[in-house]
Amino acid sequence: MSGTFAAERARLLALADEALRRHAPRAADVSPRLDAAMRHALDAGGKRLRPLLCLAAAEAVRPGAAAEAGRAAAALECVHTYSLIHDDLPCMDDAATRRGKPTVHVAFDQATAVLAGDGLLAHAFALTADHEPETARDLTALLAAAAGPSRLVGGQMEDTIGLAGGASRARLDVIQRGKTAAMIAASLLMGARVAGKRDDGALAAAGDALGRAFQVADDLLDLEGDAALLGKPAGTDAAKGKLTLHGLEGAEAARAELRALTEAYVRGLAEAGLRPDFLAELGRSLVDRRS
Ligand code: GRG
Repeated sequence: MSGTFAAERARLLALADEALRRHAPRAADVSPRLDAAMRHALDAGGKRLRPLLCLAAAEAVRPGAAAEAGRAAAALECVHTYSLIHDDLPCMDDAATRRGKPTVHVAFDQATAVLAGDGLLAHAFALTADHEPETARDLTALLAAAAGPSRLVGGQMEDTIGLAGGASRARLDVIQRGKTAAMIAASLLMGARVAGKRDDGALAAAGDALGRAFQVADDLLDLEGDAALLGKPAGTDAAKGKLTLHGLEGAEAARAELRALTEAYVRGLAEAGLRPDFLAELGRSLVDRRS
């Protein structure tokens, strides 16, 4: 990791944390138990990947614009955190730990976990709506499309059906694009939009490549990773009948696709006209991660 990259990453991470502190639901307005459950999830030490991508994309369009992207960054983390809370429920992935801590339904109860997710999801759209009208419309539409039934929720549906729905590359693409890549692409698109750039498709394609690479890396970590570093058990995908690229085509092919998708992402940034230096290194660091 270069010193310049590390310093910029730390600067944007501090901005992301500050944005979340400032734009999370206000404790004074919320039932104390609900507030505690939402905070348990938000403060559990996630990587803040989506806020980082959003802020970095704003900077890559117009230096200084990250300062204007706090609400968009916080909205993305709220939707992501809602999806993790619901994904961990016994009726979905049934996970007892997340980010190294008890999941929300374990620390509280299932009803509270459902409501904490619902609260964060709705709050995210209050944040995107809180911009001047054209930006508000575009940010809300981008986030709704990524979080909605044709992407995040639809991908999760197919993931939940898993191998029982058939093992094909087409189904795997729906799952990867929906449950993972859509929110990652939206992070780049929303950051760029705050900085004044509407996408012509190139940035969406770059985000899609990064998101799919992230999912392949995540699946490989589940296969080969260290549970202590992951903060959750490893090896659960196969036991749960999940459809993965390494399961379909083998780990070697998955690693080759990971490299190809990462390079497609980096090329796509340049095609979209974003300064690629920091965003490219951030993408590479995400797909090379150990946790
Ligand atoms: C419940 C609608 C709904 C969707 C759930 C998030 C999700 C969809 C499923 C989680 C399963 C999973 C492991 C997906 C792989 C990609 C992914 C979203 C990983 C978690 O994101 P990270 O690594 O998590 O950015 P942190 O905790 O660092 O924020």
